[in-house]
Amino acid sequence: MLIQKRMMNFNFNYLLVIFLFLSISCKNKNGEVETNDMVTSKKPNIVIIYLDDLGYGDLSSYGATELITPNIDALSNGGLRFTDAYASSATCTPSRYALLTGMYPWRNKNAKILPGTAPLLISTEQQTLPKLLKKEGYQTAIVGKWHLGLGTGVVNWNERISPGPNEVGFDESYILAATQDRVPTVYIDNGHVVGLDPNDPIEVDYKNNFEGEPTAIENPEMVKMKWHHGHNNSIVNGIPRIGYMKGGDTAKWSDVDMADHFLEKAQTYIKEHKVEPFFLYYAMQQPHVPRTPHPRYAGKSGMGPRGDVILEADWCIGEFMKTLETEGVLENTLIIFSSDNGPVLNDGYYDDAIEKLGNHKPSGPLRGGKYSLYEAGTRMPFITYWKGKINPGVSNALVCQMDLLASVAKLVGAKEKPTDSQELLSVLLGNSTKGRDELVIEATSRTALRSEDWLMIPPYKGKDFEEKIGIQMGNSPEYKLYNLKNDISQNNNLAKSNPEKLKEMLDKFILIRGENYQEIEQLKLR
Ligand code: NG6
Ligand code: CA
Repeated sequence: MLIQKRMMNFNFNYLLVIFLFLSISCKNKNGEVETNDMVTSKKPNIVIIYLDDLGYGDLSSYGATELITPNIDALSNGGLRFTDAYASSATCTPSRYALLTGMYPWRNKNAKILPGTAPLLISTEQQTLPKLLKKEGYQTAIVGKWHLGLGTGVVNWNERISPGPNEVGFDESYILAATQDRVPTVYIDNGHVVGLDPNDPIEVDYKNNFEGEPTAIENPEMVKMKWHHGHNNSIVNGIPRIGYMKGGDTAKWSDVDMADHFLEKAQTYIKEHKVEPFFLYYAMQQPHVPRTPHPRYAGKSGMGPRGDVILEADWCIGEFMKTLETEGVLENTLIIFSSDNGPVLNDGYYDDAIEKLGNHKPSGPLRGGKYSLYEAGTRMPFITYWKGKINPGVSNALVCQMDLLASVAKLVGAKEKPTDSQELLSVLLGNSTKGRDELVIEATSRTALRSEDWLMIPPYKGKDFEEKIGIQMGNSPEYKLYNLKNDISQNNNLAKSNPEKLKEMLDKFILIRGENYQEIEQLKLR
């Protein structure tokens, strides 16, 4: 009896010691004691790594043999590699709009490739992924390419620029406004142009040049990278751009340092925000034009600057992953990797992308590319990675980047208003293979329907092959119907031989998209 009592006392003391030990070991980085409950239920960090114009065939984990991307492959090998994941669109602005709002971009008539002076496309009243996370106590940030418009009309680049990312849910933003080939060629830190000298104010105009300012047309001797189409306005760092800009000399970015610069910002963000849950949207600029690898990477791929910047992006991702690891947050971070739209070789500059391509196939087995309604426009490399939580594998489930909003909401227990985003959390974590039943994809305002293994493209005016960019667009006077399971390259149009399927697809498409799907403005390449 006595012995038993002693044993009980011993057990009790022993438990007390364990409890005290646990409480001590659960001090957070600020030195505050957290209960064990708080530690185990800490919400996961969420990171979206989003590339610009990276194609389905550009990574060795997606079958590339001429370009080796070990760091992205590590995400793929340690995570879930999706074969049938889509951006909502074959161009940047609409894809990013859908990613952040969960809405089909064709519901917003202004969701098209935006100039650098366009007003903010997302309403400040609208639900967004970062807003939703903020309500759940997340710290939120974007580092990199924005391209969703800024301000409400006329922007004064010399004052705080607003509304912008900070007004639609990001606590912190460090961005380039539009694209690397568009002015203004400056970084914007929480609405303020970085490094601006008030005595040299910035002015930006997309219609008229400023008097006395050189342009690529009038001063071809100043140009280091030759333009092929478009891109013949202001010259910055020897690179001709889209749009005119005056002033802001001390604020102009260095193109070759851009990748390092954004990487450093992303790493610093992790280091400074690792204690509480965070959402980081790391929107890298590669391999969009102008392709400007750092000298460390120039010539590395043997494929010209396009290949070089893909290797550079891969390196950045490796460095970024190391930071997550050394800062001790890797195990509690869900990483989603993807690209905003398909690949293009000549997007307006002579940069050897075609000449040095060799056997590389940026679209992999897919037809078309950026701007195209064929698969390569929107089917993307897409990887989910969560160390210890997602079992490595391959998923053939049909998913769209737009689905991240509802899925992430589910993950963090947030309430969301219904959008076009579908909650597919268990698919993204590899616990289910039941993806979407159907998806409307968009390319330069034209739309098509993917449903199960089928893809239907309705007739659209315009030429099918755009010579300037060398891409098949998916325009035709005829309906097109493909069975992607047997014909991933879209070589066999089954519209005539399977009219029942065509009708079924068309009915489904019209139900979602409406009857007026052909009332669109065609893409104009200057
Ligand atoms: C096009 C540009 C192209 C690229 C694209 C936007 C011309 C002729 N072409 O208008 O170079 O900037 O817009 O790409 O100007 S995206 O990935 O941001 O959608
Ligand atoms: Ca893009």
